[in-house]
Amino acid sequence: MPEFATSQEFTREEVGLALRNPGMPLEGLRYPITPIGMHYLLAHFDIPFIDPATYELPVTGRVGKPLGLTLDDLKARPAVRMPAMMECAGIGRAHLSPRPISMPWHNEAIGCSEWTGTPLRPILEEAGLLEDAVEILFTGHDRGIDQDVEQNYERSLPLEEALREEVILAYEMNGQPLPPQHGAPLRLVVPEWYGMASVKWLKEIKAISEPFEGLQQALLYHYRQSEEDPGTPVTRKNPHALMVPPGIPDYLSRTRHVSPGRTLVEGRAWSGYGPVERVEFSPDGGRTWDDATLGEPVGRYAWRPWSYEWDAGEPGEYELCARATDASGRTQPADDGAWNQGGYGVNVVQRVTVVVG
Ligand SMILES: Nc1nc2c(c(=O)[nH]1)N[C@H]1C(S)=C(S)[C@@H](COP(=O)(O)O)O[C@H]1N2
Ligand SMILES: [Mo]
Repeated sequence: MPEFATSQEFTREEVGLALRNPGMPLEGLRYPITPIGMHYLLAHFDIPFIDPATYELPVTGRVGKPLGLTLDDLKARPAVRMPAMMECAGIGRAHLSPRPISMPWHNEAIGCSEWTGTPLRPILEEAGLLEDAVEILFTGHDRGIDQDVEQNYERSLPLEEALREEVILAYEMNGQPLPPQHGAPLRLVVPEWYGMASVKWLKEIKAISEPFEGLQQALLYHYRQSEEDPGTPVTRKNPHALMVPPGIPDYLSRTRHVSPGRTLVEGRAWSGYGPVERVEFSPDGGRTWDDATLGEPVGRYAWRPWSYEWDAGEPGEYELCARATDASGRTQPADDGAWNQGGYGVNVVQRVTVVVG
């Protein structure tokens, strides 16, 4: 179970994790597809070294015909090129109080890539799922210790999720071979779910007849209010809008300085519960809201652009906010209503302090 910090200062371990796992600078929100080196990164353990020439992926467990797929086999299968947004479930954790000691994300645990790969479903059909298969388990090559348990990073998906046609095994990112840090040579991409489901460095795919009880599945990635709370599993992304911080920053505090007059505020918004249907902008810390203009996303699972022409009138300090609402009616909370033990799925509205004049 997590330890907590109530201070604004980060521990040496948190800083260490943040240095290993960089986020996307929010000015990267200007790109519909995030340039590879700008995409956020999250690796729990070490980045494994895997030789693509000898790589083979077993598809095993409760199947009629186990498979062993090389990278060439996978590339010879039908290919799809799919833009999809990735977001770490730990986003916003650093803003909580008390704060679970873990990867201390602010708002930058995001990126949107164009993934090339082959759909998982036909592979599972070829292997022939047996009647008692209930979940598909995805195991990564990376190994380490968490909560005193030695493990490979592994997560399962219920059958109906694993069989969604947009769940793919990806070997390219933005038209280039998958980089080592993003899961080379092969990773799972599960659109609409938080990033933990998109297992990198795939070692094995296994059909199982009992729900998977591994640590990353049953203990971590749950919304819990206390240690005793059984909680609910973290699955789809909550609606979220972020803005490119306007104006110019102060080096250390990142306070923004904006000239008086009109300023175009732009950003992107997404949700794992259906398309974003509305983005609102507030110049006064969320007291008043006005509708932003929405653009079209580059794909169904990509983020949606929005913009707002803000008249930065009188000199002074302003707190700019943006808020997304999706087709399911879900929207973003204004405060720490999102607190939970693991610090998952936090989507409180972004607040950007700007000084005009
Ligand atoms: N094998 C493996 N897969 C993994 C992880 C990991 O540590 N090991 N981290 C997960 C988490 S928590 C996230 S948010 C995404 C991050 O993907 P990215 O680093 O390509 O942005 O990968 C997921 N897949
Ligand atoms: Mo994550």
